Amino acid sequence: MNTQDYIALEDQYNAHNYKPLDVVLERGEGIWVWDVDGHRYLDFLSAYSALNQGHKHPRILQALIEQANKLPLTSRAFRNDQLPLLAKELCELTGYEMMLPMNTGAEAVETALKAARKWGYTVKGVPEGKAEIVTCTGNFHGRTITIISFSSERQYRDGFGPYTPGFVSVPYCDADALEAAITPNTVAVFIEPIQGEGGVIVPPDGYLRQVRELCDRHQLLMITDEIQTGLGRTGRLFAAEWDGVKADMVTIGKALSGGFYPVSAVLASREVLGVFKPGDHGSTFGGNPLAAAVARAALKVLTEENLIANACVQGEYLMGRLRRIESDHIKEVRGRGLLIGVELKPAAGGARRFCEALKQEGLLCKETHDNVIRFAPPLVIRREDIDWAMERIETVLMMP
Ligand code: IF1
Repeated sequence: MNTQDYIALEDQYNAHNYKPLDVVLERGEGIWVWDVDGHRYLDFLSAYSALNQGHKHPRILQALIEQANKLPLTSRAFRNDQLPLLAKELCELTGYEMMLPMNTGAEAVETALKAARKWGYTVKGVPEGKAEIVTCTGNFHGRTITIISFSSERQYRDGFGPYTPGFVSVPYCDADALEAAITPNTVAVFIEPIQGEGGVIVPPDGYLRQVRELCDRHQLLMITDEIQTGLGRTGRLFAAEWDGVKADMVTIGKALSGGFYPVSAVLASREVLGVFKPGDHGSTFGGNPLAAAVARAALKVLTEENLIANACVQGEYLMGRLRRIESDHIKEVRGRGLLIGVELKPAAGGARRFCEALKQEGLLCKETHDNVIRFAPPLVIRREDIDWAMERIETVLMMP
């Protein structure tokens, strides 16, 4: 079977909820992937940051195989010997007191929202059923009905109502609008420290600090979604560190998987996660020993291989090179660490055709919205790989 055969099969039997690039991958290693026709590509998307450690990292693979061969699943009806170690290591790494393990990002988000509501009722004293959570326009937090209830993107919402109440939205990067939206029933502000899907929107310095101050002043939980930006992607463990801010609660996912197996988590204080009593919340697969062993190895690789510092150094180099491209198509290059958006002018004719052309040149990336090319290579990338990529990127951005 070749590329076209696989595409035909997928078109026939798979729901059409995606429009992927027409490349069928079968093998990966580090920053490289190979398609079924034998072509090699540099992965400049990293599964939207779920592959920070690169494809098929040998140490994480080893942990996965060993645990799969010992005990993959227990359910939380029983305890296992991996989850306690993951919880300890994750809390020590991040400076939070407690964690709650789930599987996907959306589940971590749902968990954080439930924790915030219950904290509002039991600790802050908001009347039952009245809790409000403030979110930002342009957000992306996942695809469940509750999460799309506060999306500002028509396509994510239309046709999927009725929606979950209890959320208000204010413009991103506008602290005054945020303050104006706070009522006595507000329990939390839920925010991405950099909006990824929103177009790699980096807030101005001081904005997250203002959010932090408002949360402190009004007794609100500041909840950051670091599912895409966290675990080293921006050159810090958490992107909020760029503004010197520590959130009360954080959602993580993606790279906690080490690129192997879905693992997500919520991190918070004992006061906040302590609101969950036995039976309040859970998941069949959340915290399973295979997931925990994989996540432990994923975190070890992140720290022991200095991937966070590497993201910072290589990100600065890549951003500098991108900013020096003299192409009439480019409106702005922005980002932090290895999460970079290249916004094209409307006259460029959309980012998609540049992503298609980059694929032809052996580099895989993805547009977000119509006019932004998102670059997010694995954090194991080296300077000479970036030089290799830049040759292709420069060529493609010089297309008419
Ligand atoms: C897809 C986007 C990125 C996220 C943040 C929660 C989640 C995500 C900040 C939910 C997920 C993914 C979903 C994936 C593509 C990708 C994405 F384009 F859709 F928006 F990265 F920008 N919070 N983002 O970015 O995590 O439940 O998916 O594990 O194909 O929908 P999930």
